[in-house]
Amino acid sequence: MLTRVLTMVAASLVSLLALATQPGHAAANGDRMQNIQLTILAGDRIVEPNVALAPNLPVRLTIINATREFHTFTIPALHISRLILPADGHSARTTTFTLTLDTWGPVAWRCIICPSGEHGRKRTMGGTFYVIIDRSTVT
Ligand SMILES: [Cu+2]
Repeated sequence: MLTRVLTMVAASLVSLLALATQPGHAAANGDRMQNIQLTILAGDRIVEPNVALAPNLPVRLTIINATREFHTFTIPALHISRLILPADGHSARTTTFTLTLDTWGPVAWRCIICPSGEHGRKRTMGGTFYVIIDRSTVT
């Protein structure tokens, strides 16, 4: 049983790394871009909240918000915070921005609105960006 659980954890870690090392595309300045997508579903659930990234390479973050609420993408430790606009009626809204993580190791991100109770019931919404990939391997 334990072996099976460990295998599942290892498999999900591999897919996590595979996700983050998907080929990006060159930005106008020639830098390699890391493309990450987060989706916020009803109940403030996040699809793939944890991703692995390389440091010091731009990250294009695309956040698809299917809820009718404002959220934020906030990394307190790095003084990064962006407002995520709510869905437009039944159409999910996409917010895109770029950032570069000039650090190494796990970086926690969270929404600062969800725990406030502004949406009704207080929730936690967030994840971890693991800045652990050797940037030379990002194509
Ligand atoms: Cu939120």
